[in-house]
Amino acid sequence: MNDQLAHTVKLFQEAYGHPPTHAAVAPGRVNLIGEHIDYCDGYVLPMAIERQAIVVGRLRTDTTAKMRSTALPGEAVFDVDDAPIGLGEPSWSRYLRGVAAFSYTPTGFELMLDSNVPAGGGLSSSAAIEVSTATLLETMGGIQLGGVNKALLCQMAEHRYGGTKCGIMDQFISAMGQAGKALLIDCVDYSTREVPLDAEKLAVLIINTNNPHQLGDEYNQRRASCERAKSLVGKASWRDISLADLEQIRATLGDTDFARGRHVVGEIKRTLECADAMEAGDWPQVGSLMYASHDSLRDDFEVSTPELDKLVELAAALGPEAGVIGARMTGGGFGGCTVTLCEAGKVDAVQEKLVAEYTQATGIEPSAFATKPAQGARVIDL
Ligand code: GAF
Repeated sequence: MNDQLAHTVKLFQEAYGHPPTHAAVAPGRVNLIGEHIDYCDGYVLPMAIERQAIVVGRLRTDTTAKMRSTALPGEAVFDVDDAPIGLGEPSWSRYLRGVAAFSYTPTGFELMLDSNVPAGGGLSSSAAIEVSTATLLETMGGIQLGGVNKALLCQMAEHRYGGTKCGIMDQFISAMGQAGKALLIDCVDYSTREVPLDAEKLAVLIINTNNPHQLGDEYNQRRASCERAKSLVGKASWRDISLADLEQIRATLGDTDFARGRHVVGEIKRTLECADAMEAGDWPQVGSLMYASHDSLRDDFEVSTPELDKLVELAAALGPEAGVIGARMTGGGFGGCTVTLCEAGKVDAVQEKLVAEYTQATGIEPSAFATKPAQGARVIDL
């Protein structure tokens, strides 16, 4: 039993007076490219990371559900037969309540959550909580949803209980990530293409600006902008929309929605090109696509921050001689992390330099770690 699981089991025992019977784990994620297009008929290229949420639980004989966290105060208590299950308190329990609302268990349950995915870091801490909880309730309820259905259930929980009208990427990769691989996900039909990352050659460095993000309204506004632009163009899918289509109705769209649309059209193309370039080992091309993605998120989609821009600028300045392939902000933005693709042998030196230079430039100490692509959600033995 690893340390995180042992700690969670111990706190469950202390809180409820008996041991848990089931456990499940689900990872956070980093997105290599394909940002803010999972809700625009796009493709995304995320991978699961070596940071995860663990939940342990036990069925009760009545219909009461109790939820606790190893790190956050309070206990969520409700009845699984409540229709609907309320948003309730404590606020951290909303994602779990949302999952419980759309899951089946024969009775109530007790549950303990632990997560080492940094909260507010753009690494899908909420998806890790949702997907681990759904995986636990699935096994305790004796039901097998399958990866896509589980991701959709968790997305619904995020919409209704988390308040963010997110796309499918985070829940999908947390449920179905594969060790050693990024996944090119088609966000229309949910098919995937595996893009292997050779850990002997490549390292994925995540640096947290430590300038926490709050997606909330800004995220939902971006989504509304894209929906408005698509309906004004009058085509059924963003895949059929070209820059020329947007230019033709630029006056009607207005500058902001035009810029949002330009990001979507460009990012769909860049993501497909990047998956191809990674498979072909064309690292200069991968790098220029990552930088172009960042620029578009900064200028057209306006979801970057000065701190994210600074980290990307510092990584680009180190360049290929230092072992940097490319860098960009990752996730929803408004703070959070950058992802820097590096040569494996040089990643420690790159990390050290970027941390020192970012601290000097901003006065904020970032946190950084390198990760390999990890496996998605699963039930674990106790
Ligand atoms: C957040 C959302 F949850 C995802 O669905 C995705 O849109 C991402 O922001 C931006 O690519 O993580």
